[in-house]
Amino acid sequence: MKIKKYQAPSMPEAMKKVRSELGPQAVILQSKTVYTGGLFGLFKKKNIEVVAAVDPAATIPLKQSETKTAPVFPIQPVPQAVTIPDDFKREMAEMKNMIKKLKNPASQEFFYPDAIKPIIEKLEQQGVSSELQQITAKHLLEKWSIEKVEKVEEKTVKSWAVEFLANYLPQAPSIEKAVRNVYLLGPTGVGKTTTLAKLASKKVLEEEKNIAFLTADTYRIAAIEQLKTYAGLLQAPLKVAYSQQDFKDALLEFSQADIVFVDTAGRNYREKKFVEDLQQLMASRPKQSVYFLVLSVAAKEEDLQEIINNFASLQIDGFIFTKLDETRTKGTIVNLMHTNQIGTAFVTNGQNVPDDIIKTTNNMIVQSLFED
Ligand SMILES: Nc1nc2c(ncn2[C@@H]2O[C@H](COP(=O)(O)OP(=O)(O)OP(=O)(O)O)[C@@H](O)[C@H]2O)c(=O)[nH]1
Ligand SMILES: [Mg+2]
Repeated sequence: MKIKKYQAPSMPEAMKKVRSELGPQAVILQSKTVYTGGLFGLFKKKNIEVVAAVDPAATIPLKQSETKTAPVFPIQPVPQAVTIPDDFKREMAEMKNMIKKLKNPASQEFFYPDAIKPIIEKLEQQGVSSELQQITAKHLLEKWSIEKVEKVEEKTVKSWAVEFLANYLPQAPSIEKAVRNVYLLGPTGVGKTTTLAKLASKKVLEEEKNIAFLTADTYRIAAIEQLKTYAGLLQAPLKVAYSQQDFKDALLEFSQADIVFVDTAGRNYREKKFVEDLQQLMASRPKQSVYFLVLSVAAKEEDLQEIINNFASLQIDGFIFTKLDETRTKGTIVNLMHTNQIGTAFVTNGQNVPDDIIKTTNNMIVQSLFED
């Protein structure tokens, strides 16, 4: 029995080393997380250490002459008197299973034990990117090897995944404190004005705040009327900004309001030119402002990414995803959060003002990926 210790930054990498040196028959006897290097206990590097073994007798090739007469089923080598601790047996069986799958390089899931596989499959079904799936799987494998639980249940692995992803994804800004101007920007018809009305209504009805509306959407006459209706219902002032100067004047005039909700025109922002027009109109960014990019989660992810790229110069603080009620897959939300390192502050799930809006936390977003 040849036994060897390996260290690698992750379980899959460790498995690769084992496989390339000891071959596919190798079994893992033990795995744990170790910390190496560092100064005064700081900056230590986390590694996975695995102890692997292979029985050389099982891998010795038969001589040429023997090949001809070799039986169809190879003779099993007589097992040597090696005592394997009980708690490693289950792990060995699972690892053997993994090694079997490792033989098939086309198999994406070769290193996922049974308890982890359904979690990764769920992420796949939800349209979560393969990059995020792999990052999550790597974490789950590490956690699984550290915890060494006798039989890990799917719901435990799910809670590991939720906790990990919720912390891994960027956080959204809040509109609770120190925010005076809330801007909603985004493509045509995603629900900017409706969402602005939902946000404003909540501030008035639940927190009794003094609010004001400012709209830069002069592109459609109906847009001003739409916001006027909400302003009327909430008895809040509304100003229309046709120019940079109007914008500045209105913000100054609303200096007594607790919070100013700014609506903007929806355009095809896959065209950079429209974003530049918007940027010019808004000119400088007032202090205590948050810029939310409003996107429909029902849209195509590539198109949304193109829009986000065009908005880079405006420094978006957070996302609001609308029309959650129109899709079953929510992978787009976490993918865009991860790729752009922008958090999601709200999601909307219907046309009703003000009820169909949810102030989100990362935990809620990730949890929703596992709902049916
Ligand atoms: N199903 C669903 N519809 C929504 C949601 N939010 C808004 N809508 C609907 O989407 C349509 C467009 O909403 P608006 O608020 O006018 O969208 P907008 O982004 O302001 O549109 P423009 O100003 O023209 O760019 C309306 O019919 C809304 O009722 C949502 O969460 N779910
Ligand atoms: Mg609008």
